[in-house]
Amino acid sequence: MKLFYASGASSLAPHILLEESEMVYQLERVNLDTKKFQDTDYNLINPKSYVPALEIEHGNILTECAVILEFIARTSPDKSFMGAYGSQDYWEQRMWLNYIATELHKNFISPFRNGNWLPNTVESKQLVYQRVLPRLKLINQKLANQSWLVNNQFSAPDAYLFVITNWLQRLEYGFDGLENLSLFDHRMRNRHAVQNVLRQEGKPHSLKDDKA
Ligand SMILES: N[C@@H](CCC(=O)N[C@@H](CS)C(=O)NCC(=O)O)C(=O)O
Repeated sequence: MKLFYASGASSLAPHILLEESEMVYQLERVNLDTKKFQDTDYNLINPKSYVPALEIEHGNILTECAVILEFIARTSPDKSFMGAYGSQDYWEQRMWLNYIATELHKNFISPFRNGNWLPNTVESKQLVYQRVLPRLKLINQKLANQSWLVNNQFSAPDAYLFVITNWLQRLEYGFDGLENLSLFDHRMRNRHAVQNVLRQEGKPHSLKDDKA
C-alpha cells in the first residue's frame, strides 16, 4: 500500500492508522502547491486533486479520508480500529468519521490555502472558528468521561480527530473551553505511532502560507 500525503494535512490520519497497524506501507509526499510528487502530476493519481489517496495495488486508488481509514481498519482486523460491521461500535465510528469529515475537516481548511473559497483574512479565520467551535464543544463534552471517542478504546475516528486538534494548535485557535480536547491531543501525542508519524512528516506542507 502506498499513501499519498502532505505533511500535517488530513492525510495525517491514515498515516497514523497505517503506522499503528504495523503493516508494511510506502509513503509518497505530494507538493500541494505544484500538485506534483517527484516529477509526476498528482492529478493523474487523484483527479480530485487532494490528499489523502491510498494506492492499494497498482492503479487501484482509494480517496476520501474516512473511507481510507475504514479500509485500513478492515485490512488489519486484529487491531480493532473499527468494530465488526453492523455492531454498535461500528455505527458509532461511522458517525464520527462522517461528522469529522463534513462538520470539521471541510469547515476548517477553507481560508488557509491559496485558491480556497474564502480569502485568507482575520475575518475569515474568525468565521471559521465560530463555525467549528460548537462542533468542537460537542466533542469536548463527549470526552469528559472517556479517553477515546467510541467505547473508550482508540479507534479510526480518533486518528481523524487528531488532525483537527493538531490544526487547532497550528492555526493558533488554542483549546480555550476545550480542555478535554487538549487532553485528547496530549494522549495522541504520547502514542509511539503518532510520534513516529510526526517525525516522518516533519514541517507542515505549505511554504507559501504557514497557516495552510
Ligand atoms: N473530501 C476529501 C477532502 C481532502 C482535502 O480537503 N484535502 C486537503 C488537505 S487537508 C487537500 O489536499 N487540499 C488540496 C489543496 O490544498 O490544494 C477527504 O475527505 O479526503
